Amino acid sequence: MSKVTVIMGSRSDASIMSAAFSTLNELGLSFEVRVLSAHRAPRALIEYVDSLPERGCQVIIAAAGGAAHLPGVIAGLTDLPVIGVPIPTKMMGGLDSLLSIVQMPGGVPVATMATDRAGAKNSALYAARILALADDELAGRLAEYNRKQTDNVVRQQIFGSDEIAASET
Ligand code: RP5
Repeated sequence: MSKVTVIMGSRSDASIMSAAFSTLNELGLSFEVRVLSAHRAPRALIEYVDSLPERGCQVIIAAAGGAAHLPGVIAGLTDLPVIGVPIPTKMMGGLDSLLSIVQMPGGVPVATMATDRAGAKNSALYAARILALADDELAGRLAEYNRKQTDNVVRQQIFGSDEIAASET
């Protein structure tokens, strides 16, 4: 199976997590996606997480919103690294999700990303950084991704005086 598994608390999280899927694809990393909930399907979640190491999974990305216990529960069930993505909510914009995921008790780590699509994207990049430690080809693709990103930023810093004048009007 794939080295990366993405577990979402609900199908409704997919519109945010598509930023992770596209970034994983861009880096040439295959991944498996499952919808499983710490609250709505706890027994199925345990069974699935227990099966992951023997199936070759090395990093778990877990996304949830609101009472976002999914990443923490998964981290308590496995020795694999768990990356948490807080999904925005209508009520609190995702601050509730962020605090639910980040405030883990000592001994059970979750690498918590930012909320929303930035966090989803970074979860893929963080998974890639972990896997690149033992995969030179992936490390090369990641370095190229970072180089392009830097080039794009640097290029945006070059303005002609005409452009600056136009942006001020
Ligand atoms: C969480 O509850 C999910 O991760 C989702 O972000 C949120 C709402 O789920 P739905 O009611 O849209 O299924 O468990």
